[in-house]
Amino acid sequence: MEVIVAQPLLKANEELARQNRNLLNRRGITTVNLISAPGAGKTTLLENTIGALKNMFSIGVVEGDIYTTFDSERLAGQGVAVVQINTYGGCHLDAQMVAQALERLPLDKLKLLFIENVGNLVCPAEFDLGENYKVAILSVSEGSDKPKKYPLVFQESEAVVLNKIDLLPYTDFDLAAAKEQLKEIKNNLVMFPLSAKTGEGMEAWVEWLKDKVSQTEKLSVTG
Ligand SMILES: Nc1nc2c(ncn2[C@@H]2O[C@H](COP(=O)(O)OP(=O)(O)OP(=O)(O)O)[C@@H](O)[C@H]2O)c(=O)[nH]1
Ligand SMILES: [Mg+2]
Repeated sequence: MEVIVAQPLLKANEELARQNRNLLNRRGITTVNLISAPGAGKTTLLENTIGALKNMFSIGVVEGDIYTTFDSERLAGQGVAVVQINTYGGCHLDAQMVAQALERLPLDKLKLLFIENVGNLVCPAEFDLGENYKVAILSVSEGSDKPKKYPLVFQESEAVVLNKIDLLPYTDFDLAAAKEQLKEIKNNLVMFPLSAKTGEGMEAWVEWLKDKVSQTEKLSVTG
């Protein structure tokens, strides 16, 4: 019986991710790959974040979804460049899909590019897309045990957004325990407890993004 080993797929993905990263770095674009379980608030966070930053930089979004264009329609009214990828069943984006999306974006204008991955806390963590930073989003309605149950996504991430803190009084989510678990998984994780819905806590997250964009700018000047 012939067995197809998944490793070569990941190897091919690595090469394409490297090409995406080179292209984006050459253009001086900061790229953030947002990963979470379905419904944790990726698109709501994007709506709010774009609202806070769009007058400062030109922003693009690659929207990953299994079937619909719902999320890109939500962002289309915000005056940012959005490209939708539908995976038709695939549980994550890969570097080739992102390469195709990059061809359709005005890269010469962009400073900040968000990739909203397919809602899934497992598969997207394994696939490098060529981003600078993976950011995991964990919402308080998911339960504070999730970092230990799904550690890879948090290990791979630069930062974690702890979303929906407006719901803390109505859940048994233990914010301190979740932060402890996250620190055990990766000591230097940056954490942003916030509510993408009410805007509470958004400033620190927005400042972090601004800082990352200016770091990329400095690198493209000196490099
Ligand atoms: N109370 C509250 N609700 C939120 C918050 N952020 C998002 N939501 C709600 O959570 C639901 C899912 O939010 P989305 O932003 O669509 O989540 P998503 O991660 O993009 O979902 P998928 O793309 O399907 O994986 C929506 O009903 C949002 O209004 C928040 O901070 N607080
Ligand atoms: Mg979404």
